[in-house]
Amino acid sequence: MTITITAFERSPDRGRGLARDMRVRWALEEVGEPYEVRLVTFAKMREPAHLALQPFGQIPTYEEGDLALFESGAIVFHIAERHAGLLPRDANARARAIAWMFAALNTIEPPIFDRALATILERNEPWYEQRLHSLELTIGKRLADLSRRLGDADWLDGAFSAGDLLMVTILLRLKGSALLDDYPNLLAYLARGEARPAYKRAFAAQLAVYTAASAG
Ligand code: GTB
Repeated sequence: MTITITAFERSPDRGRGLARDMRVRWALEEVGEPYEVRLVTFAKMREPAHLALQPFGQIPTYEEGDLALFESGAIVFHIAERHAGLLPRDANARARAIAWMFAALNTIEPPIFDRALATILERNEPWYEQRLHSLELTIGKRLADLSRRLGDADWLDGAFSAGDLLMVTILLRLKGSALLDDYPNLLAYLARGEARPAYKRAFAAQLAVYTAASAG
């Protein structure tokens, strides 16, 4: 059955792979599932057809036969549950990998995403510097704890899992900021994620969309 996901027709990240379709593309590449992409504009995302798939008018969505899903974490979990390679078979190890998926989405992503939003939307507010400082303090604490837990391991809990996939896509948003400078093990973790052939294929596919949109 054909899998179709949605992605920005012209991503505001200019092909840097920061939009949340990237994690879905990467998961599909890891498990070797082909997929099609329906590109949507911001206007299309507010139309009833898209809102029926994604109640908040966002990307990504996932369609496969009569199944329609939204929320990138739920989509990655669905892919990981149905194909080998992203979740361990052992029940306890699987539960721990799922815990890392939630940690990535619930504990690590919110302050990182809020910081990104603040730098775009709140830059001219009188309280901007204070807000940025507070978000960066929270991010710093999270990174210190994550770095300590990762130690010199390759991945968060044994073999590469959907937990690592989500964590890497989220931490990549900090690449180029000074926030990761104190954590060489997290930088090496990101580099390991980016070096995976499936990551590279997913990255190239989303970049090709941006390149085509810019040429057109
Ligand atoms: N919780 C949802 C999920 O995980 O699927 C959140 C989905 C979401 O935030 N989608 C964003 C979206 O559709 C795109 S990824 N936004 C449009 C809207 O809300 O109207 C977030 C994103 C946006 C822009 C950049 N960027 O420019 O770098 C990166 C990531």
